[in-house]
Amino acid sequence: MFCYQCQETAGNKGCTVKGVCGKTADVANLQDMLVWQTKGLAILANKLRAKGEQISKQVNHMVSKNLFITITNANFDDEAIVREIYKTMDMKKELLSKLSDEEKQGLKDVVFYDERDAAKLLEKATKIGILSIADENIRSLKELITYGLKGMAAYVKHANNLRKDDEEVDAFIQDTLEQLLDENKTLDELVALTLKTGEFGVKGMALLDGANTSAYGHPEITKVNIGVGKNPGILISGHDLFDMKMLLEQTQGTGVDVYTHSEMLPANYYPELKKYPNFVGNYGGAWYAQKDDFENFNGVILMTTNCIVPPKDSYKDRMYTTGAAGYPGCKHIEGEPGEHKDFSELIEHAKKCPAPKEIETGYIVGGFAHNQVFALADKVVEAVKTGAIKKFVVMGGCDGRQKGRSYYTEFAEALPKDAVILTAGCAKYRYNKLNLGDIGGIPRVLDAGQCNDSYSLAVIALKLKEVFELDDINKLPIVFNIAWYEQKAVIVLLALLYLGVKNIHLGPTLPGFLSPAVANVLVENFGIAGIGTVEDDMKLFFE
Ligand code: FS2
Ligand code: SF4
Repeated sequence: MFCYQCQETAGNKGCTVKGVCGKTADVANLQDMLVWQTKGLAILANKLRAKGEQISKQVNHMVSKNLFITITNANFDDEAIVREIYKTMDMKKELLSKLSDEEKQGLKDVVFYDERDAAKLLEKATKIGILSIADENIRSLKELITYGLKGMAAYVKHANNLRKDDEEVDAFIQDTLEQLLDENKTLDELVALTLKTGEFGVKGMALLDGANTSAYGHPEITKVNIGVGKNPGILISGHDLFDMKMLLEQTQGTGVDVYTHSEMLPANYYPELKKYPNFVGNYGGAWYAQKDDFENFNGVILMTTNCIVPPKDSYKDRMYTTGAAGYPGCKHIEGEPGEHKDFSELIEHAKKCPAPKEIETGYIVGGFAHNQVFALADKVVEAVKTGAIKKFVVMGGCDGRQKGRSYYTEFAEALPKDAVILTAGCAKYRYNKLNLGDIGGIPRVLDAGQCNDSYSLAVIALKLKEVFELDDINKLPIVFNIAWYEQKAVIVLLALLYLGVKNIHLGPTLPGFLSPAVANVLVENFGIAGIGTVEDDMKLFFE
């Protein structure tokens, strides 16, 4: 195996024996195979599209789900991944049947590859992975684009669950997957494709934003309870709001309460979700804290997406997965995009569990997505004009296990009192319980939501640019100090680069998949930099 797609990759170089995330070599290789087969499927879809044929939603959804499955910490289940590979091979056959023998001429081997023997499949998987690209700079850019596509696909898949599709975004993903197999691509062409990926990342996030807000209303300022009730509960984690809604509906009147964990916290901000009386609040911290949080929770856990940490035996039998998520030995709740899912087994299971153990009390405040911030626009603009707010600091992104991430807590604490944090994603758990106060009623931590709600942060920045009549987003009093971990953060980064944001600081380490030359391109053209000490960065940003 070779995998270097996340921030915790071994030695910041690559996991080669087993993933730091817990992924086995077989799972890593099968994920490579799934991505490769998805490229084969994409080639066929592109060919049919070019002939003027309509590509079915089933194909588009399959491409997005396959990519999502390979995101860090989403799916550890080798048998489930093999099933998806076979389904993809079946779909290729179906699309191939629509081409004449002449049209099949010259198509790449991947289009025809169909191997149902698991051992042979694994053997082949070791030959088509990341290291099959010899040139380290081409490899670096192709992987940067691949990770951007994976992040975009995750957002698209959530929108698909809410029956929203954007054929233009699907077509882009599939066209780009095919381009990634082109061995003649130059570095310049790949840099251009990287920015194009960012452009479609914005479209993908806009699609999901529209899907979420049209289904559940606009997030609004909300005090989220972090204590517990007396009933047994189900703890729902990951990012899928459609699963959340179905769970809330099905638990009504059962005596089972619902709590969010990690990236599901922002579900508390949506009017159509927070209205349910048995939706108690949020339990615990960021994804990496789940081993303690899930043990303490006592009840049933539902993982709708990443980030799964290999579970402890103490709660493994209480953990269920659904959608793109999977873990061997944990029951998977089936359901295609947009389909009704039956959570009755979880509810019956939860009824037999003790109530959650109280680990903290109080509340956290969030719900500052674009609509809510626009409602406060006059107040915000006034505070900037009077100098009450001197700077906005975008600190969105991911949290993670590494000790060095305490930097973000210390950085938030050290900020000047006239600075406001704009955040989205699980990175906020490093500072969202610090009680950093407010500026004239505007909280100093404005949480827009999940990592995909970084879209809101971009919309807010563009609005401020318009209000202050600036010709360049970089003239705003905003600094970007973003934390990354997995591939959704990559698409957020590419989206910001496409929007023209310069001088983004990215930590806690720069990606291991960036070769020195590619890192240099990002530094020279976009001013991307890492992080330093809190003291040095305070001087850099505020003096
Ligand atoms: Fe956090 Fe994990 Fe949100 Fe990432 S819960 S690192 O998936 O996508 O952010
Ligand atoms: Fe390693 Fe990250 Fe890949 Fe897991 S996802 S194998 S930790 S690089």
